[in-house]
Amino acid sequence: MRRFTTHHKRKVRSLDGIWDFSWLGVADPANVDPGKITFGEHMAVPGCFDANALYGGKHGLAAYQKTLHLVPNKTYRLVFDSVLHWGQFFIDGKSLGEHAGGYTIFSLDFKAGRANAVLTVLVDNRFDAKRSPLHRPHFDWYHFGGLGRGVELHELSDVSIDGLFTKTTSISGPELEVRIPITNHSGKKEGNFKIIFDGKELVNEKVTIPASKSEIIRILKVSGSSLWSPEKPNLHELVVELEEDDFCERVGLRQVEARGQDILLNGEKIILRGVNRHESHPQFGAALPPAIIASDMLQLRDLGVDFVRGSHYPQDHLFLDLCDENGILVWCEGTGWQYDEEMRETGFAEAQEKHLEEMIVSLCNHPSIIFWGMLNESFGNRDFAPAVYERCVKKIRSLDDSRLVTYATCKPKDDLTLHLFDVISVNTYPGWYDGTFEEIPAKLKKLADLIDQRGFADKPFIISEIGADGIYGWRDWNASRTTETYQAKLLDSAIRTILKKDSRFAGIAIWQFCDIRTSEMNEISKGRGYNNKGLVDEYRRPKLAYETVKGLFTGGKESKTF
Ligand code: ADA
Repeated sequence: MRRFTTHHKRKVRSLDGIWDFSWLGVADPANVDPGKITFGEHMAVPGCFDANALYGGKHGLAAYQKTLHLVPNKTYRLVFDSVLHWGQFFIDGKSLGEHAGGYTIFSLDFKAGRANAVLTVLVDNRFDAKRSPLHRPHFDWYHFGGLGRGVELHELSDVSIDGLFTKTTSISGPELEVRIPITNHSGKKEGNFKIIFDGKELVNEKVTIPASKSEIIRILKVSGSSLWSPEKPNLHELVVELEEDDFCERVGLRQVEARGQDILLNGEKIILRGVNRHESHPQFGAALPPAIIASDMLQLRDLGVDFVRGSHYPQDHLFLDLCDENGILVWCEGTGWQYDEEMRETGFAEAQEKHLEEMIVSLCNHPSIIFWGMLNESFGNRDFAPAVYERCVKKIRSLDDSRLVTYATCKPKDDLTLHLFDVISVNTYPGWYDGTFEEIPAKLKKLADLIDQRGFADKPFIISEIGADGIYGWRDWNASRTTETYQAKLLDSAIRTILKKDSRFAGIAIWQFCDIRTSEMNEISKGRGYNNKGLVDEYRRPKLAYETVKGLFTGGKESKTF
């Protein structure tokens, strides 16, 4: 689901709704015959099967089923926005393939046989390092399972447009590079090709269509168009047509760069005032309905936030559409959390590369995304780490060299990979895991000196996580740890230090926007089975720190609380 129509000519059907459902539990998908499953239940799509009372806390195999009405012999494309976190897909019992890794968009093409075909999807939320190398039980967020975001069925014509990649190549002018991957499903040799920008036809020509897969590239001069920025988030409509197919996107013209210690947007220095955001809710798991996505955005705006780190996986397209519209800058991160020895496993680096590719290919047109990120808090200090990190960074840059690449380390002293990144980002918890909040200014100064002494004085530096638990409703006059009171005091000091005039830091992302359910392995260290460092609780009820942050983020006014 998007904020605009992505195809006007192509026939697209949303498959969202209620599907047939069957819980297969401990079954091994290799032994399941999709034709023999008994479907006696139902489940919402999008939805997480374990975000309801019946399946809460369960890890296992589930089956979803839906009848599709097709035109025999036509080619179709199934588009899944997020399958959590492993899936296998069948049409009339025939496997179309498997997919590992949640939170990214992928598609499967097939030729229709009969008119009423049955689509069966096996979905597994168990941890299995071989089958699904990205997801691990130690992560500090709950691994909900299911068809977590939307599903669509596209009817393809003789030639299909498989994607659209846009990049601002110049802001004076301005100029936009457009790359269009296409597939020839027939023997067609040439076709009519158009590019329409804000309703104006910029290209109208005949193109040769090679057999199988190819790419069309054009540079568009779009003089007179307005640039995109947080203050003026101007968006333009881009429509690409090839024969009977089309692809529509909203684009923003803007340029992001790192110069010395500064991050520049359209040549102007920016300071990021942000939060980390997980997609999580007690009633919906990771499958946030539009109502929650929209209300999250309203609260983010109310807080005065201009930057969101999508921790620790790519966020929903719809949320990113709202970031584009509201001028919120985004750090878009591949799935990961504190990998150590896992990085040495066969297939790990390949799985990361594939996941990063899916992320970039589908989300690259969001002007709000200024950073690509990866491997949150992994063990960059191990001798085997640089090789894996290098592969991931290389992959990102090969797909998109127009954004900055960063990674949140929690090992600033000896991380061996920091030189690979455009922006240095450190997750640090002074006053929470370490010392008291009175020590925050001194500790952050020490951290900044350390980064500079390690040879990174010529790079922007942001604090990508800082915060404290604050259990909703728990306030006391001692301001003891885990109270809303302590959390508010800590964040007050952290924000004032990081955002003070002439600070070494180019920004902050508070940990975190809302409380989230954690994984079973973290239940003891995290009260209530939740990570309680949200500015709002899991139902989005504001804590004391909400007003503190709002006061400091909205124009540096005195916060209401202190
Ligand atoms: C880390 C991690 C977060 C969260 C946080 C915490 O820095 O990146 O996902 O777990 O710590 O609350 O401890």
